[in-house]
Amino acid sequence: MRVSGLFLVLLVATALATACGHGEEGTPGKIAFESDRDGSRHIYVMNADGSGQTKLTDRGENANTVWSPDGTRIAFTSDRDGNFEIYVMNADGSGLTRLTDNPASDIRPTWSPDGSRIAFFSDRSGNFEMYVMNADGLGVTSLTGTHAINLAHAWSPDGSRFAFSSYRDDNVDIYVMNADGSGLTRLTHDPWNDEFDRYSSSPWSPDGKRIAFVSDRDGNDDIFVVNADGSGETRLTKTPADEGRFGFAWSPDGQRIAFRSYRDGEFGTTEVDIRIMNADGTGQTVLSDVRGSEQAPAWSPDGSRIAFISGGISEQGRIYELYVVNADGTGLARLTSSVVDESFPVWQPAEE
Ligand SMILES: [Ca+2]
Ligand SMILES: [Ca+2]
Ligand SMILES: [Ca+2]
Ligand SMILES: [Ca+2]
Repeated sequence: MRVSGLFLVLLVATALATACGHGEEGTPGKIAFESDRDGSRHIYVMNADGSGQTKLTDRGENANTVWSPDGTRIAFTSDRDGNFEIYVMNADGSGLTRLTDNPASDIRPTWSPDGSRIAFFSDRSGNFEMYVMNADGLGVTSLTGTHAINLAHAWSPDGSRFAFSSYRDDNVDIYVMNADGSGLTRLTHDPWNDEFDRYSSSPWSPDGKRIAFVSDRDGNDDIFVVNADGSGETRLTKTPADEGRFGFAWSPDGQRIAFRSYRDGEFGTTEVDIRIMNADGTGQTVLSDVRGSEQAPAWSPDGSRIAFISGGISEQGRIYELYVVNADGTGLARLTSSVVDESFPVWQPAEE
């Protein structure tokens, strides 16, 4: 990475954000994110126009930010008490409650759609497996036994099932199981890597019928969808470039998918963009045109905007900034300018 080139990029991006301006009416909810700007990893919230940036956590390394489905609380993982545990706090940082108490690493919480339970990963059995507990931390139950490392998990929109990717059958495949751990079904059956990662908000289509994933089965990464029963597997991107790794996201209405694409750059360069396509793979167009490596697209609850990060790795480490763009590609605005790692934007769910 050419450091001087990166700072030129940042200057250009600053000018761009200034030109775009801020302050549209009716900004949809707040955006939570993680940043190293105050020395260690902390969780922040801001308005969707970048104003009102507020630090919510006070000590330790804090990450894996997830909103409760009603938008009133945030679950996260932190090492503030000596090892990684799961915590919840109110949306303003008050009311901090520790949910796990185990010397192992307890990470990557996700809320059930009704807000009553939290699933997470822990290596308390010797490798990382899935667990679920009540939202108050009681009733911890193991879901996946002690078979193999599981990589990422997501509740189905109706809360009845999980999708997850796992090495349990010697290579990475997509699985579903019931929310109590029963009914395990393997959906992909090839010797390549079929997976989704934590840069992707959820692989489930909003109607719960399909699961999107990334596979390198054709020699490079492409986005596929499969019905939740394993039928109807379909490849959506068909390029020699890598598509979808470190971020894809269904629009709230299920009509489109935003995804990370190397299509306009060479492998190993930082020129990676966010693209958008219809859910059947048609109409693929560029959504972001920021110099740098875009990741982690996240839709606003009303489907009008997409937040993402762009940046690269310098000799100082990761330097990523947060951006937002309208779903039609207009209105690009840069929201942070800290010249540190600002990552994992997550939009506050709309109030019902
Ligand atoms: Ca722990
Ligand atoms: Ca596989
Ligand atoms: Ca490809
Ligand atoms: Ca880019």
